[in-house]
Amino acid sequence: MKVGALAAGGLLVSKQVADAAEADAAFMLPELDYGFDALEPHIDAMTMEIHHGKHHAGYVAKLNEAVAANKDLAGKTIEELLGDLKSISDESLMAAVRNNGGGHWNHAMFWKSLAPEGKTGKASDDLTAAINAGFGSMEKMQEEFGKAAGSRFGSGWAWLIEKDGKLMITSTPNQDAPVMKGVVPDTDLGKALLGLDVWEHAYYLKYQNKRPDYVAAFWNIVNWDAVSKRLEA
Ligand code: MN3
Repeated sequence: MKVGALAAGGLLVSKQVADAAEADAAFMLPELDYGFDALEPHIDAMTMEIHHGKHHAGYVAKLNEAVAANKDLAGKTIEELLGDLKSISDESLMAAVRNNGGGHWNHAMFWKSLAPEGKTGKASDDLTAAINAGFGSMEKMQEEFGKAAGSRFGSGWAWLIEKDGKLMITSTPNQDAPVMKGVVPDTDLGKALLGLDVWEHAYYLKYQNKRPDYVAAFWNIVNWDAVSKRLEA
């Protein structure tokens, strides 16, 4: 190929290929509802840009690769895929869907759980009542959530969940998601109301090893309107 053709036509062709690939892809990286710098100073803009544009985008791309490799997985929603991991008999394919599908679901939920300080809304009366019933107070709930986030060894997530009408705190390793069924631990975690990413990529640029400081800052940017709506849903 001539250099000129590559420079002139090559860029256009590769953009068309990229657009076509995106249009065919089963899953897309969701846009954020706020700017990368909107959560400052609690989560810095560079962390947000890399976290969304590289980490989450990477999970989406690898999930799409995994789904494209097996026609049995085609056309399923992310919840259907994660809710039926046992049906994927190929171990490496199951692992790819578990890790990247979980990564996609968890991050999509995480971005919606955050809002700029001052625009976080507030916990509904029902949510407040459920938190008080489950933990005694909002402060006690945050304390317990912080313990789960701090004691999750290595990478994972801390969760506020609702199960059988009760609120509970739990955590998951790696990218395991509350919507997963049939993986180890083979438990039904219930409905996720709020999740916090405690992978180092979520906080290391600003907080380094100080995960508790990141968890404390998180409470300034929790989208309580979104959490309240999840309880109602
Ligand atoms: Mn992450």
